[in-house]
Formats: sequence, structure tokens, C-alpha cells
Amino acid sequence: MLIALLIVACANTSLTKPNTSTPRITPTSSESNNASPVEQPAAGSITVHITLVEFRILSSLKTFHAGTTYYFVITNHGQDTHEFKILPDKPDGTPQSPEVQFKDSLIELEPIMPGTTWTINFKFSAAGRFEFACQMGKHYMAGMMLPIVVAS
Ligand SMILES: [Cu+2]
Repeated sequence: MLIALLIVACANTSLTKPNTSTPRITPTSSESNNASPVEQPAAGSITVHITLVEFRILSSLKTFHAGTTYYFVITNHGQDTHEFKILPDKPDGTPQSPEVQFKDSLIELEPIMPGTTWTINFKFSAAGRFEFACQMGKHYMAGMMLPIVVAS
């Protein structure tokens, strides 16, 4: 169900970056600043509240488990437009190179306009070190990333 939605979202998206396998979701109407893709929580999912501000990402959970479905409720409480990406980290928890981050991101939700909330169900398929991140403009370099742990 989620995969089908992501595929449809990808097919309908006019990419501004080189094509990748990253699931990308953009608002169905690019004309509206209020367009916010919204999913209902999956049965048995665990809700995670994500807050985006300049220039930090806050999460109600920082340790996750592979195979568990999480219902991400992502709200932009800042003044700027942000995005929500999940990127792989190195085994020691430090960030991967920008090339690997770009190529292997697990999810990419953008643009998340100020004052809007996006919701999506997501399941990590394997344990590892990851980070939540916004790579818009210089946001990432300004500290807009949050390391997380996915346990088995
Ligand atoms: Cu940002």
C-alpha cells in the first residue's frame, strides 16, 4: 500500500534533481502552499512526532526497531520551508559522504511549508545508524540533522 503510493508519487513528480531510487513525495498541487500529503496511521504503528525549525530537527523518538511501522507526524514550526529526509550514517554514527547520502536516502519529503504537517507510515527494513536531515539550502550545514539508531 505504502509502496504503491510512493511509486505513484514518484511517477507524478517532475524531478529537479537527477533521478534516483529515493521515494519522493511532493504535494499533489504545486500551486497551493497548503498542500500536505497526509496518511492515516497504519494499524499497530507507533507515532513519532517530528518538529522542524531553523535549524534543528526534534524527534519524540531517537531509537527505533527494524520491522516496526512508525507513523511520522512531521510539523514545520519554523519560518522557512524545510524537508524531511532519512539518510544512512556510517556504522560509527557519523554522516556518510554527500554522494552516499544523496544516493541512499530512505525517504524524502519536500517541500514542507511553514505551519504545515505531513504524516507518513514508514518501516525500517534493517538495523543500522541513520539520521533525520534537511538538506535544503545550507540548513544541513547549520545543524539541521539528528542522528538516530535503528536496532534489530
Ligand atoms: Cu531545512
